[in-house]
Amino acid sequence: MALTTKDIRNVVLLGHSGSGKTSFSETMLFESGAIKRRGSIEGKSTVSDFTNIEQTKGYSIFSTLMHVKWKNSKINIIDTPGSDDFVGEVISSMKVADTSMMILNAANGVEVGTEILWEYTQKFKTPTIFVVSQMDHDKADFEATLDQARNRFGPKVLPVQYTTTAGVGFNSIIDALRMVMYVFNDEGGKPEKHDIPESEMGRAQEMHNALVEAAAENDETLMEKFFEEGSLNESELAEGLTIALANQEIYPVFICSAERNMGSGRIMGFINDIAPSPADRADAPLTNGETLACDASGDLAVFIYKTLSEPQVGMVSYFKVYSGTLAAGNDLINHSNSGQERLNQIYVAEGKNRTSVDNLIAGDIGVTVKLKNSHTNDTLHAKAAPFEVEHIDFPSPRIRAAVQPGSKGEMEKLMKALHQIEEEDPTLIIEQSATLKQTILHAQGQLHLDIIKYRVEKVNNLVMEFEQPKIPYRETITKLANESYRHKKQSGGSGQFAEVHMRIEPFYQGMPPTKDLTIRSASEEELPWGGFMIFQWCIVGGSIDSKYINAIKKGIMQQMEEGPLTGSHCQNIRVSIYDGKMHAVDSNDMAFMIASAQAFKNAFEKSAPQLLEPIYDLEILCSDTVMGDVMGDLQTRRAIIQGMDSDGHYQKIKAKVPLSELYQYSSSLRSLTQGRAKFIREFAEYNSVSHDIQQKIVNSYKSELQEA
Ligand SMILES: Nc1nc2c(ncn2[C@@H]2O[C@H](COP(=O)(O)OP(=O)(O)O)[C@@H](O)[C@H]2O)c(=O)[nH]1
Ligand SMILES: [Mg+2]
Repeated sequence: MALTTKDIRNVVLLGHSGSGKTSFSETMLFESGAIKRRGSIEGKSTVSDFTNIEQTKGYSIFSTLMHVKWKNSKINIIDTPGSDDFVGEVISSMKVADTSMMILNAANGVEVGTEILWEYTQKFKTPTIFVVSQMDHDKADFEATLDQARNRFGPKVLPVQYTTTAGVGFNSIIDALRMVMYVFNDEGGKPEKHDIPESEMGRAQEMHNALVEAAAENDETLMEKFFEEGSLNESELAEGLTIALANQEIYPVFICSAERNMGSGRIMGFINDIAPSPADRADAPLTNGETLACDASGDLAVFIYKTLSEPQVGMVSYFKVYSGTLAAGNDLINHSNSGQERLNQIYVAEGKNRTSVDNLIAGDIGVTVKLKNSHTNDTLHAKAAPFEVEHIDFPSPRIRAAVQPGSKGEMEKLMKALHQIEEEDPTLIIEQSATLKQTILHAQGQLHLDIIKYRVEKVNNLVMEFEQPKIPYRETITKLANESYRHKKQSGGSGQFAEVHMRIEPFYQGMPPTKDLTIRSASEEELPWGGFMIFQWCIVGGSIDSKYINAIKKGIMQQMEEGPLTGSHCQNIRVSIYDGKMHAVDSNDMAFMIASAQAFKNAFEKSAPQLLEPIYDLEILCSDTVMGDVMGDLQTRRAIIQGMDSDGHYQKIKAKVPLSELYQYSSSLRSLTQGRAKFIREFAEYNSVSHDIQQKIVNSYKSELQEA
């Protein structure tokens, strides 16, 4: 029978690094018959971690699309990397998934990664199932893991299963929804069904009742039935749970061992029976404010959530059909650039293996290759029916590093390689800063940078070295100063002449207009690097012709762009031109530009210049065991603590920290806390640096100038 949208399940695997996501996806593939041999992380043979780099490193870096057939459903499974450095891959996968499966490591319980990912499930309102994996681990502790999850995520976290055989002897699962005990033989796979032992009936029944109650709670008819009869039949229970799961009113907890291949069948069964199909989710928001229903007979809308270049193949685009039915050979329009794209071949994917298909219906996820000019976040639609699906909101970068090629001549090649990576990875921003004279990578963390370096070196055969990125300081003034400058040059026939009298003052919002000068015209320039330059033309009696205004402004802007103190951008200065001289023959634009630049420079030195440094808002989430270390470390970074919040076993610290103190913060924090902390940062403001620091920076700039 042909697949319908109702039969599709899109599941994303989430979890802290090492919780067992990739291994669990491998078990699902094996159990469903999609693969004949079960690979392992240690054997570098899993379907999901198929790239060279992931096998070398031993962990997931990219999201991987796979699918299985289980009962009536086609389940698309997207495995994701656990490290926060690759959170872009997680967010894009969550965009197209309809259910998340949060993997908890039975030996470690709730981890920092779990917390971060939980926030995303709440933000995206994704129905979520917990899977406690590694139940065969000698330190597996289901009760502690469940307690932590309920403590942290609330009483809607409800166990469906538990076991009396946790640890190395793990071989049974008591299922409180079906009220049966599954017993596995040594190979795992399909279990035998046993009656729940008498001694466990009490606990199992209690769990069962909690599930029934949760199922009834969100539907009045079911609630009435439940009150009248004290129970629900199987189909009512399924109906209630479907509603509860879809509305995030219940987070059911399952257990499994990927290593022993135990438990995945029942979980896929639950996904088949209870998890929402794409058509059961809210209509997808579009960029024009409207929404789009997931309907296979609707107008076509294909959203690209990820691209990845593969050797030999080129660009591979991963997409979800949001509406309509896509057929191989369809000609579509890319909404973002109006370009035409023909999707000659469409595929379903099993990691690196792709199978060509004729059609993909609304709700399904697939792959195509060789698109001409389409990227992540682009929507392809039919010519007559333009849609654009709301974009994925990628996180802003958290760390920066400057890069150098192995030799000067390889800069162009390096930039080409980096831009290729940037195109695939929206969480990387490359900045070629003319002011800092550096190429700066803005990335998610040290691991992210390391992987970029690895790709450049292994795939592009180029050398790339990191160096400390310079800080984008700003310059301003703190005092009013008047200065004049005469530019005079006699060279052969005609000469050059211009004289400019200038006042500069520190500018602030709401500053009153100048009283002692006659302002003939004024303009306010919002500077591209932030802050303002106010220009007042106060010439009376025609000592300078107004035709020189632009040249004079240019001279000032030249200095503002490359400040007199350290060559950094200047900001928040009000400049008034109040007198000057010109010469009928020798004056020209060039002469006035030079005179005003020099007058500005001299005035700047007299006006108590102040260097400003960028300050960032830092938000750190850490487990309370490492709180003291994190705080102590912040103190050495000139941080100003803004607040602390305790949230279960986690602490949220907010602080303002100068950017210059955040160099390599992601690796310091990782080693300081053994990975039990995460952070985000955002530019806050520019603040004055202390006198000593300013002196140091000015001196090093001066000696740099002398060397050059
Ligand atoms: N004992 C045991 N080890 C497991 C299990 N699942 C995964 N592992 C191991 O845990 C490590 C991390 O697994 P992986 O699947 O890469 O986790 P991921 O980072 O969440 O994808 C690997 O060494 C796996 O072999 C399990 O069910 N039992
Ligand atoms: Mg993995």
